[in-house]
Amino acid sequence: MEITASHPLALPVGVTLDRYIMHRQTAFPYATGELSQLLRDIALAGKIIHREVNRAGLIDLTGGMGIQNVQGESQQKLDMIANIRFCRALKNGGEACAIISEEDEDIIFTGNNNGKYVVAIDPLDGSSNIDVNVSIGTIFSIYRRVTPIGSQPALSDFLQGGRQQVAAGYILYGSSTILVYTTGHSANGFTYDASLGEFILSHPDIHSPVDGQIYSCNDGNINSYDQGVQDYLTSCRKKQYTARYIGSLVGDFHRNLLKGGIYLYPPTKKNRDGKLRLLYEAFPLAFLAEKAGCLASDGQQSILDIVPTSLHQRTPLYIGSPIMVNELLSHLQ
Ligand code: P6P
Repeated sequence: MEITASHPLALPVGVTLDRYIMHRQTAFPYATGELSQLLRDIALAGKIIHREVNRAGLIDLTGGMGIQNVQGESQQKLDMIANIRFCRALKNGGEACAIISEEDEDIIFTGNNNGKYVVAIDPLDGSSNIDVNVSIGTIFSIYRRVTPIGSQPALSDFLQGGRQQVAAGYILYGSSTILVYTTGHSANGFTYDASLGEFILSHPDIHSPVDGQIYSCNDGNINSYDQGVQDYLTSCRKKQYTARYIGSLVGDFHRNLLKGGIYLYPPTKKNRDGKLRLLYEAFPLAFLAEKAGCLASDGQQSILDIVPTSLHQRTPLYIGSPIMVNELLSHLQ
């Protein structure tokens, strides 16, 4: 049997994340490699979390810690492990001078005061799904610091506008583990091949459908949604759209990004400002969504135009196909 280049065993592996990052870096002659290294550090932590998530049931990593995080939400064992792993990867990588995390009240100083970047992260969003094997995800946002290099980072490094992000993305631990991120130009997806220990380019230059027929929201809250939101959801039902909501933002967002759809977390009686966090959930997903042709709004303005005032502030979030988001906004006027 002749082994040709097209033989299954001879097919190219594909473009690894490392090769892609290096290729992109050469497109920017002034790039000095720190952001590239930071992205590699995040990918490394993602590989480690992939391993922990996929053996959680085997080494008793499921379930709660019996404590609550700064959000008042029960902290899961994997939440804590993911937080430690990402913070350690970023500290050891040396490129991030400070981190904020959903799991920590205050700024985490890495000691790398010469680092150019700060990172806002939700280490493991949707972690209440861990025990029931539903997809969960990491969400990250990267800014260039505004304080002088060499000085102690400050709150101002994190309270920048959403359009100041230099990179943002997520890692979805689902039927496969996929890293999707942007550095401000296109949105690209890399699927993890655990046998190689490599993220391989699988979704180059993602362009999300301009319209869709999937809507994602917690129907159980519908009576506490504003009338405009209720009217929009009624219109979705009349058009016999598909309701898909898995209680894991990254999973719902990723499906809607690829297939077209809208995710809604409106204000509720319990969360008058919405439930989701601006700096490490809404901002990064909105930044990436816009690079893939989607829209993200808080109901009044683009998510990316919100001026942050505190590290853990919440926001309503409507994000997805532009035609669907604009249709929703027309009901809110
Ligand atoms: P609810 C998970 O806690 C999360 O932050 C998102 O991942 C998810 O979409 C949402 O909250 C689920 O919230 O109130 O519908 O259970």
